[in-house]
Amino acid sequence: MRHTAEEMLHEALAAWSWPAPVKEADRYGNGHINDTFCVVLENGRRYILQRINTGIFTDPAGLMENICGVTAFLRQKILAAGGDPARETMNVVPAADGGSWYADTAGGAWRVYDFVEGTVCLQEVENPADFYESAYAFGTFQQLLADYPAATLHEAIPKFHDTADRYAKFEAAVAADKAGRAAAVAQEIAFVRARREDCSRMVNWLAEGRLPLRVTHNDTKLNNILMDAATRKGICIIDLDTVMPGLAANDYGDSIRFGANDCTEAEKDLSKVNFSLPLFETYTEGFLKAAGNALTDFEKETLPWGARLMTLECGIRFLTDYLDGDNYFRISYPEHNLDRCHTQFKLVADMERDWDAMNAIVSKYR
Ligand code: ADP
Ligand code: GN1
Ligand code: MG
Repeated sequence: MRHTAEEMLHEALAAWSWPAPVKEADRYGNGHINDTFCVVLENGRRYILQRINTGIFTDPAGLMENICGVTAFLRQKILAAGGDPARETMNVVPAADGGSWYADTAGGAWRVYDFVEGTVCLQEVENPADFYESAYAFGTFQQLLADYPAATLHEAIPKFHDTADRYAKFEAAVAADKAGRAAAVAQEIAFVRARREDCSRMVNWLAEGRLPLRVTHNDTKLNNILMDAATRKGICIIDLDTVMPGLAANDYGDSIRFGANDCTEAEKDLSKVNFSLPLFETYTEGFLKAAGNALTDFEKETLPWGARLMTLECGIRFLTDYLDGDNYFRISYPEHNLDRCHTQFKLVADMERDWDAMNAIVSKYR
């Protein structure tokens, strides 16, 4: 996109009828995809204003239809359960023209959410209880959406968690070598190639009808959930851009990838990157407690593969983007995607080492 989000920010702000004058709008959060701003009004009220990454989400209208549909559906369920939908789901604030998003004059797409106050968004697991709560919340999210009319959902990113397709795109990036980096990452390329067969495992089970498609979130990392600042309960699942039909094990697995370790995603010191079986057990217990009765026996049995493959797939995606010249994930320095790739591959190797123990833990809570 030629214009930066900052250049278009004023135009976007003018597209909403704010209940009080805007005091400030600053960059916010740690997402890798969208441009996120926190809008503060003179009366202190806050909102999240986002420019959707239309390089990635090419159909913003379809995307916003998904999000409005899912949040309206969740709102009904939360109300029926006696909950508070203002805090327990996202609320889209319509633009002044009544639309759910605004198309700026440079081709950008913007949307506004109410800011969910009194919450924290964690970048790393601070204590096991938080991780348990996040597991319970993501499991509950899947339960709540179990009867969502999946056929009405637009596929926001086709083949998003088709790991075999991710492998094919990786090989294409190696062959093209657009950024001239392939020779320097021969070891990383070999790591992926040695696991080529693994990449097809879950998609084959899906194709064979052994695993069902469900309505899933598809991006269940810890910083896509808001926890109540006082009780530390996981209350609001955010970043609904990728809600699509998918595999339950992938939602479980992406959370494990991000949270069942003691490092951040771009930790440079790999001696600090260690897969944690205790945190794996904590998440497994919480997730299965919330979602377990909705899952088939085989889905439960394959949860460890969800963890291993989401971690491998994410590492492959970071490496592919590095080979491509960093066009997809937001980076802060040139080697950022490579550092991210290294943490993921270290975690994959740890999971392979701990494979029997992971399966034993899942069996314990099935
Ligand atoms: P990205 O797709 O780029 O990850 P997100 O939708 O996850 O974007 O938003 C980025 C960050 O903004 C989140 O990690 C969170 O800190 C914050 N955020 C997003 N929506 C809200 C909200 N409704 N209330 C409070 N904070 C939010
Ligand atoms: C992106 O949008 P964000 O930062 O929550 C990405 C995920 C990756 C993740 C890795 C739409 O998530 O798939 O797992 O980065 N989202 C998209 O941190 O590609
Ligand atoms: Mg996010």
